[in-house]
Amino acid sequence: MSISRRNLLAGAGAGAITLAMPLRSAWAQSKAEFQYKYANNLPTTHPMNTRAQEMADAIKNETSGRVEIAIFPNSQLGSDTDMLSQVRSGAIDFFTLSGLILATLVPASSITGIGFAFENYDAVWKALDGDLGTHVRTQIAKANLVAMDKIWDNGFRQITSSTKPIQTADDLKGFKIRVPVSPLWTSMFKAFDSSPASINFNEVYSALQTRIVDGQENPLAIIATAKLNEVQKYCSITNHMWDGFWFLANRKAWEALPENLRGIVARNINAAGMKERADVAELNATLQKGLTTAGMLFNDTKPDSFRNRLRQAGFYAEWKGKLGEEAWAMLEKYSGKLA
Ligand code: X2X
Repeated sequence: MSISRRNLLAGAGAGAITLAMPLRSAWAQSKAEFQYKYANNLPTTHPMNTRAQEMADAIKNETSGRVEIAIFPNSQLGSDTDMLSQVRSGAIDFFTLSGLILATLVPASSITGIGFAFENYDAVWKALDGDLGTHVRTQIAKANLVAMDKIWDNGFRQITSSTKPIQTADDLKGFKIRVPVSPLWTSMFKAFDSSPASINFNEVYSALQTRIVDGQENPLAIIATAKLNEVQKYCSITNHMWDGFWFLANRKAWEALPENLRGIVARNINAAGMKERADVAELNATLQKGLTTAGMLFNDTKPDSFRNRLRQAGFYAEWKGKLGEEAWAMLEKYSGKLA
């Protein structure tokens, strides 16, 4: 039985499903004073890209054509690892990246992905739009990148598998699971005694298809838009961590914008981020039905089995040590006592 991605997303509030990316040649010939490139790793149908396109259109409009942003979705310009070097060098101007992958450069940005730290979105946005977000952005600034005020949503993550449902922490023992290239992700699945393989997102579909790994973990909006359900049978609702995308700018490109234009660009990026958050939350809350119709088998899990295993393995104590007392206390204001 097959269900098209269009049907999967229909009625889920995803907005426009087909997305006309600007023609690169047209963009290259543009007379805009500031021609910027924004790259990301997600399919064009994900709300990140639909909202980014609206944002780019609004920016062009409000700046009377002085600022044009071309979007390069779907890892067209390379893997996350490649794009991170590109935004640092100025080969691209904007890039959205998970804080946990960014942590290869800015260790402090791991803090938002600590397992089972956030109970729900309320807690997430209080922390990320509050002092925890400010703390991470300050550390990002030290690495010569600019992070916009509003982090974009990726969502609460669920574990998929081609071999078996994950019901309790025991099911993760020895499980061959793809994780993003990130110290926190590797550490967390090692704490579960799994065998995590670091693979950039642009290679995940084929890694699952060829069974290099048996599973992966991502929010439902990504599982559906990247069609991972075509190569995964089971989806276990673990909500084991929340993840978000920092909207990053190359500092030189950012500072090249006159202040009034910078204001317009920042306001539009942050506003698009707020809309993207609403879209993603709705998709993650409603996609289970469509994915079930498409043949995926879902199961619920209890967080305690997983959280206790992380505690026993010393995961929280280890990360408290790495991130420092002060940052950890900030996290625990939102999560409650973790370690
Ligand atoms: O690589 C992933 O799994 C993804 C798409 O969720 C991130 O960008 C962290």
